[in-house]
Amino acid sequence: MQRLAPALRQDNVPLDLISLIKTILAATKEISFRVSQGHLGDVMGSTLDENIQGEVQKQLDVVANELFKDILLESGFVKAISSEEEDHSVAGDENGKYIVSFDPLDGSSNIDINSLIGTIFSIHEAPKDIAAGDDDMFKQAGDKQVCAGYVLYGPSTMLVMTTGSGTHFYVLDRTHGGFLLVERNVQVPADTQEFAVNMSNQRFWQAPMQNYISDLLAGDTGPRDKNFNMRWIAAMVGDIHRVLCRGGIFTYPADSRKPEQPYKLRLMYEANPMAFLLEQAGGLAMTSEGRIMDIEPNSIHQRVEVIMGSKNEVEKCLSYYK
Ligand code: FDP
Repeated sequence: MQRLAPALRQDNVPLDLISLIKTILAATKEISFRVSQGHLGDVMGSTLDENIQGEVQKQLDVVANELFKDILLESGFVKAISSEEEDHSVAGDENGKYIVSFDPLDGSSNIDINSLIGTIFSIHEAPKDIAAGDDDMFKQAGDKQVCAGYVLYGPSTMLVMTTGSGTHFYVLDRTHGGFLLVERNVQVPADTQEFAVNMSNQRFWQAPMQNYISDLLAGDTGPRDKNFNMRWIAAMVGDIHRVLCRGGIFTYPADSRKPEQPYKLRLMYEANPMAFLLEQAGGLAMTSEGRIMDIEPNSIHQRVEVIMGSKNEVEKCLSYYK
């Protein structure tokens, strides 16, 4: 099995980007270890703090965020970082070539129940004409990402990553401490009979999504003429990983629970990196209005509607909005 660095060189990834990726992965190996320690690591439970998104921040989120931030800012490779857990971007080295956005621990409600969680990251080139401490540096469309990936802290620790030459799976080999390539150029099947959505929000969705999901639930007695299965891990990393492995549609649609905040997922920390991975694997990643990676961000914590996964199923879902 190929190690990470040769696999990246095969995809013509520049050496400085390989170094940055290795830095990111060093942090994820440490998080992976701490996650596996569970209660023994004394990281369970909530702090009294709330993060900027208004959710109770778990201690492990704090630990993971600090780890990531410190290791990246010390590396010299990054001009700034932006994290789901930070109010603003944080300046790094003024000469750093890249900027990194990350969600240090996605699926935080799963921490306390020893269930699936992961780290999501997205890398852009740093604009030269914007100062390191300026949030505006991060206002770049997902289409300009040079690398995106996630590390899933599951029964095995997996890295799923793209640098624009396909989406590849790696597994952390704990015997030598490195990630080994286990599947190159993963392909998401175009058709599926599986969907992932938080059904408890159904009554708050817009009519097109209500109608689409109703037709899935009607199964072979409805217009789709086939039965659908539902899965919801409540960690986007886990749900998207399943979609990458065997197809499916994942959606967090607009809802009216909080009229001033119709969307839940974050463009920079969740939607864009997952969109890059899925598109590189032949899937689609959309909102009901267009391609996720075409969105020009207006703020670093922007939230968006997400409809992504198997190509034909995403197109089918979008046809309800026309
Ligand atoms: P979490 O807030 O627990 O970190 O980041 C948002 C997210 O998890 C996604 O990972 C997940 O898909 C979704 O929220 C879960 O939302 P519900 O609370 O509606 O289940």
